[in-house]
Amino acid sequence: MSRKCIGCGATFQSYDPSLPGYVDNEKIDEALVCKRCFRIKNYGDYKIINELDDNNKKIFSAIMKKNDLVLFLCDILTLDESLSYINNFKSKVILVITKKDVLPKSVKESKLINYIKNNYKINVIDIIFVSANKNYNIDLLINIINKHKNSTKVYLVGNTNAGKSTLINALIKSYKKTDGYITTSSLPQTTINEIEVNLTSDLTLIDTPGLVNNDNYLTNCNINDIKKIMPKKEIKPRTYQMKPNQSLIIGDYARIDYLSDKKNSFTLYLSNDIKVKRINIDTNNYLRDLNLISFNLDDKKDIVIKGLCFCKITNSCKVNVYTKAGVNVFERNNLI
Ligand SMILES: Nc1nc2c(ncn2[C@@H]2O[C@H](COP(=O)(O)OP(=O)(O)OP(=O)(O)O)[C@@H](O)[C@H]2O)c(=O)[nH]1
Ligand SMILES: [Mg+2]
Repeated sequence: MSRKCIGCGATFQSYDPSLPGYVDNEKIDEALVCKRCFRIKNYGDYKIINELDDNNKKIFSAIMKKNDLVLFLCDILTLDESLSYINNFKSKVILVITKKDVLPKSVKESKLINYIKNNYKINVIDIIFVSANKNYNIDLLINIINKHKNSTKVYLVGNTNAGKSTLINALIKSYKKTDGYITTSSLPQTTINEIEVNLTSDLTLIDTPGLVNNDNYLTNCNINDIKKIMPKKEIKPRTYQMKPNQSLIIGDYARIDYLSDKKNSFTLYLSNDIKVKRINIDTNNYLRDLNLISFNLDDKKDIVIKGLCFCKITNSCKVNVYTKAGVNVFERNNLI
């Protein structure tokens, strides 16, 4: 039987270094990880493999038809209508919101859970927040899994970068007392194929390759920008009292022009590493070459630039948002 990489799940091969699972021919019988995983782990030498999404969709569709419990993982900056995927699963689904450590501590989980229940009509048996980095709710997650699973198998699915493999590594560490060995990275498409992990005698977790969202800012930029945009620490909300005809310049990534004639309060939630400037619209031309979307907002709306940030806006107003073409920019009721 062909052997597989324990880091990404790809079947080993030694004929094409540019394809998943490559190892040198002389190592193919004893290697544990492929060259790509080895380089990600040891050198942070990231390589994006873009052609995998069709295969990932097939894996996803196959899981939809199974009866085994599914954990659907999503991080807080990519919450959007793609959550409705959940309703296609035949089995029970638990929604796991990852990277809790980056959420401001002031944000109440119960409020967010109510928000998700009220705004997305999804069929889930539970919603739980976790942080693999801070070991938050890891034991609670296992208790919930044990309560609901109807076989020994539990699938972890979701968008690429949601934190599936990192969560499994945290569980391996906690339950098997060894280091997690699945490869993780901030680039999309790190996991290539399903990876089975026998966590306990009656619980096998199955990591899966994530779905790629082409409308996520992170899918549209290079590794240096990804590192800056992905929040690593607790987000410090930044509030701006906006006057008419002022504009927020969000790094090199986006611009929000405020076009109404009263004062208003904007609070930005994004990585602390991104610089934000407030300027007068008339006096500059920054980032105007980006794609423009206009909004007429009611009171208490957020503008979301998927994967990059969201902006909580207090009063009804008109805004122009400029960002990369193809990135999903949308309004929603205030999340926080
Ligand atoms: N701050 C924080 N970052 C996390 C956490 N979990 C994962 N990450 C980061 O999120 C990025 C993606 O993590 P992965 O575990 O590789 O994501 P994945 O869902 O397995 O992605 P694919 O294999 O591409 O589908 C990495 O840079 C992780 O370090 C967390 O709990 N907190
Ligand atoms: Mg993964």
